[in-house]
Amino acid sequence: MPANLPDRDLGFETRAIHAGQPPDPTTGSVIPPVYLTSTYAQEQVGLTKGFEYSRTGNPTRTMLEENIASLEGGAHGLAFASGMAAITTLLLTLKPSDHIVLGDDVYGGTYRLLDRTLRQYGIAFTLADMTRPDAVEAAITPETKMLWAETPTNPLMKVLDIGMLAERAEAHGAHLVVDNTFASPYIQRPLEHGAHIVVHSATKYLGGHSDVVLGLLVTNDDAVQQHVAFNQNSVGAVPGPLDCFLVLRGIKTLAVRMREHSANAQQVAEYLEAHPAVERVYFPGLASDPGYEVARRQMRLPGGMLSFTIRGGEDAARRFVSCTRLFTLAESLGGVESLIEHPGAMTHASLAGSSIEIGADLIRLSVGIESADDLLQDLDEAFSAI
Ligand code: P1T
Repeated sequence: MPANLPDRDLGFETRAIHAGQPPDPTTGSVIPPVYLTSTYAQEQVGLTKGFEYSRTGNPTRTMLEENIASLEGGAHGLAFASGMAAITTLLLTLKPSDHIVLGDDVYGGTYRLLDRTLRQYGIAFTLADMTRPDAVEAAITPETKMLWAETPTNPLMKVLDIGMLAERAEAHGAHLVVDNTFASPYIQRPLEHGAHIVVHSATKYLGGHSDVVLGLLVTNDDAVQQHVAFNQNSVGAVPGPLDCFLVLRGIKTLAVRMREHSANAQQVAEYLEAHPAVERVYFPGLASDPGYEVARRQMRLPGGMLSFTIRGGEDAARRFVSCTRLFTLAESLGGVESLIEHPGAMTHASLAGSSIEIGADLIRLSVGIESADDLLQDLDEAFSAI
């Protein structure tokens, strides 16, 4: 925290705006400069002001790393070129024959990384329904080093009990990693519930405006921090300073955006639940959702993501996603604008042939912060058009 800020616990909204980014001491610039440099002058060999080369460290990146650590309530933050770069760099701390227990519903890219890229280096994984303690226990082996939990999951919005998973991980000497992309730290702080490591695709809610790709990691564990920071420099999948600046700017409005995303998504979910053409809605803010109770314990709000199945199967789903006009048909999520997509054919296509089943009648919405009435009308018109 900058030295001129009050020396007391500051609220989330305050830290989102100030943590890690004091006004520039040289000029007074309220927004710190973006350090567009690849290298740093040394007075003598090795005598630096803390930076040598921008793969290893850059002041704009450091500001973002300190900011996300503060928001997640962790000691250390690290930034990467994408969410997948954060995940890959973390997984490269594992060794051949190490094993991961992975949720049976995760972002297709995370599954693909383990299934197609890391498997050939001897890193093994087992899929499990991580809402069920018995299923998690059954999947753990003596080689298990990580439990990997996305919550809510992408795209089926399952809510995993972070405290329960942290206990299981501790009991087996493993780390619990939580992918907190869907919730964001405004809604959920996994370290407070016992998770050891948090990862983010900051491309989503943290950036918030669909204009940057970036990944983040936070931990309280010094050994994990040292190993991942070593890999960060060694592997080199780091973000540029402009991208770090865009995420720092996005984070300043994270709290207000998440409140609007959640309120709009709640209205959309209730509308869909009552619609005769909808079979099932997956959204932890609905009392009918199996994740509702756990969500109330560990999430401040239900968030802006939801999925639903449509009557009429794949044909109806494919037609519907082409009929909306405010919900843009596109991959990704978490921006201020609403998006719609067909996970089976788009974000989760790499799961085809795996035991993870994403139905072809499933549609995913990233509910933006446009006027809720306009969003409901857009969906209404699409139902009439298909
Ligand atoms: O796209 P990237 O910044 O590399 O982040 C990967 C990633 C990691 N974790 C979760 C939960 C994610 O949803 C993603 C990216 N997801 C999409 C692009 C998507 O549309 O679901």
